[in-house]
Amino acid sequence: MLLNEGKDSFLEEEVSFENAKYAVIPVPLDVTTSYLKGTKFGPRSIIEASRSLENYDSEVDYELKNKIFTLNELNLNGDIRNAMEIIRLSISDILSAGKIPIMLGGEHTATYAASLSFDDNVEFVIFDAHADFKHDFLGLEINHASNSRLVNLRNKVHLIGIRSFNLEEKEDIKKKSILAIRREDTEKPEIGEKLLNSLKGKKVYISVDMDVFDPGIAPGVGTPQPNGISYRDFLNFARKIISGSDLVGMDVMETRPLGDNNITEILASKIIIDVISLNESKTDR
Ligand SMILES: [Mn+2]
Repeated sequence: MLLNEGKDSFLEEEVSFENAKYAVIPVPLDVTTSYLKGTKFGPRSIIEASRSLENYDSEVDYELKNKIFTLNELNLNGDIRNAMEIIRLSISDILSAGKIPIMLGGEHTATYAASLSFDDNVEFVIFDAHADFKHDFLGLEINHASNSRLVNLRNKVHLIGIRSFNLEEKEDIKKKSILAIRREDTEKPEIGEKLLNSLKGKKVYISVDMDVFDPGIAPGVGTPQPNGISYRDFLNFARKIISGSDLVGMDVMETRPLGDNNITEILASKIIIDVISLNESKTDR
């Protein structure tokens, strides 16, 4: 595993790898992206954005300090299968060291690779505008539009905020009895309770495709979709998920930097800080 010298660390954290509880791993995967390229620059831009944010989380009332170590960016030259194997092995290394991986993407396909490093009883809560339940897409079996279907072959998935899928995907999700919270239902209070009940006591991995958010607050993504969720919606779900379950990993994927407009990477950094703060304040109190 490559360790960096700490000068490019998430949130300017200075803790050693040994003493850190979370390991940020930048995964610049950008191979099967179909619409707008550039997600490979996402991880770096999220780390840069995090360095402009406070480590005191006013949403959660928690000061995040000496918890996160930032690893060097993975080198993912080669085809998709090769890249997937490198990602799987790297996440496995983090888990063997007893750390909670926080993966920065990069295209969402990396979540499937990461899922293979976990036990099959870990459940995946996937925030995404897209159902990503497609079979072959553009002739590739492993691709970003199949991510949730591939993860679900082994680990149970729950989808939040979906609003882009075809009829075949809709049927497939129904047949597999997946809890799929559509965008139009995300603000219903009973939905959060339903999710909370289905995750109670479970080991949970949270995967966030930044396109779940409204393009107004997250325009820098590979495949934007109108009518996304708000930051407040996300926080409400995150509180519910973390309060009742055991967080074993997280990723924030599909950030595509736009240059001067960096609000997407600011939001990406902020939700990582929020999730870690929620998780830590749960164990502290
Ligand atoms: Mn998506």
